[in-house]
Amino acid sequence: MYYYSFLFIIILMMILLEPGKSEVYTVGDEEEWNSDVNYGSWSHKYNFTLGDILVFKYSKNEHNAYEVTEASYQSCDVSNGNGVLAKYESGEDEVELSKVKKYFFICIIAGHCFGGMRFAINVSNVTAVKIPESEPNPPSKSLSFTFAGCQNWNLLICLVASGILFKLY
Ligand SMILES: [Cu+2]
Repeated sequence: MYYYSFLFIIILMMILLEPGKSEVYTVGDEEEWNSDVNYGSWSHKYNFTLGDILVFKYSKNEHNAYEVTEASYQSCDVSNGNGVLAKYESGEDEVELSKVKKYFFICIIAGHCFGGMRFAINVSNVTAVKIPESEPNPPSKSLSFTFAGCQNWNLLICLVASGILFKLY
């Protein structure tokens, strides 16, 4: 019985923990946030969902990461602070994707944005995307009904199935 409980708890934890898990992405992966990296292709490698975290790693003062409007992303122009939504300049910036929307990031050092240090990502709602994955799968159901005291099952079927499971384990 102890073995059963252990197995059941493990399966339950896998089901409960999986949907809400937030991911941490280092922008550019091992190339980090630098000149001469194609961030357009980097940003298409992943599906970003609500609660995920982007980490910008770079040499402070050589680069920065500004969240900007789509217009400023297209024009690479943030003169007079126009189009700036947030500034990150520490060299190791953690940006939580806390809204379902399109995010635009650029480096505002002269020439860097046009040189490729910009990308756009679409952040989707985690629950809308992952509902199909969070449905319990058949193996967990067959294990869990033995714990529910067979209440949802025909008693005979339940006893036979329990007997089979006990012999298997
Ligand atoms: Cu830069």
